[in-house]
Amino acid sequence: MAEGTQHRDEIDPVLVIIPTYNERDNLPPLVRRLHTVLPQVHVLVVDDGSPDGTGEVADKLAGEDDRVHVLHRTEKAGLGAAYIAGFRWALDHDYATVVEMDADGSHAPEDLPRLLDALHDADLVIGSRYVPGGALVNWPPHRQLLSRAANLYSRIALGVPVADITAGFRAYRRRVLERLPLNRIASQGYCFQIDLTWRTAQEDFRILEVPITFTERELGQSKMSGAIIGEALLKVAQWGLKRRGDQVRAWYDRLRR
Ligand SMILES: Nc1nc2c(ncn2[C@@H]2O[C@H](COP(=O)(O)OP(=O)(O)OP(=O)(O)O)[C@@H](O)[C@H]2O)c(=O)[nH]1
Ligand SMILES: [Mg+2]
Repeated sequence: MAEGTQHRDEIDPVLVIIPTYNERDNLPPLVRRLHTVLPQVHVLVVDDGSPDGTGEVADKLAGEDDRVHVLHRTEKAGLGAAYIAGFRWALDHDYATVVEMDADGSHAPEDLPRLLDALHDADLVIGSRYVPGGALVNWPPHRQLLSRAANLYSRIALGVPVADITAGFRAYRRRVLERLPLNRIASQGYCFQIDLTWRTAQEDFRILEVPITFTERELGQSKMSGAIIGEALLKVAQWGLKRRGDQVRAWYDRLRR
């Protein structure tokens, strides 16, 4: 077997989870683009009862294409809960790799092959805006500032050496999701991405970042809110304090010995 093919096998089959809330115009072109680049991947749309009918649009896509699956949830419960439900579904269905991707076109399917290639040498690959080669297109300055600040704050509090810890375009090996306590992860907004990165790093899994071009959504509305920012500020502070507390306890134990 050629080296490349052998490598491919261990990360296949791949499931791309796309959480949606009011993304009816964005979803079909995104799935089409994805399958143009990577015809073999499966898609799981996790829709939280979108009032704009995204769930029905997803059902139609699934009816026309065996590679598309849909998980319907009854109410908007946040990005984190949608992903946890998607991860459980993926683990029930024998996928070797699970990808997170936004529905709004911010994450380019054309970047996904490079994420998957990097997964051969990692357990988690993060599509990063903040490593050399990464780029931001049409992101307003206040969003860039918020994102940079969130990354700096998280890095200082948690000590995780990741440049884009809030990034939502990522590929996980199955074994990571099997190890993480999915029933105990309660983070909802982009704090969810920080939470998973921090837990993955603590378990000593290998994390790699590859540069991506992130493009601001053109259609539909952002779900970013003050509550989402507040959740991240508070939780990261709690985890950071716990981490410092654990360090102090370890030093103290060492001194007493
Ligand atoms: N199922 C589900 N999906 C959600 C929920 N909130 C957001 N999403 C989806 O998660 C993805 C990211 O949400 P966005 O609104 O783009 O949030 P964002 O990328 O942080 O913000 P922008 O940069 O302003 O777009 C999109 O595909 C949304 O449709 C939710 O409560 N449930
Ligand atoms: Mg977005």
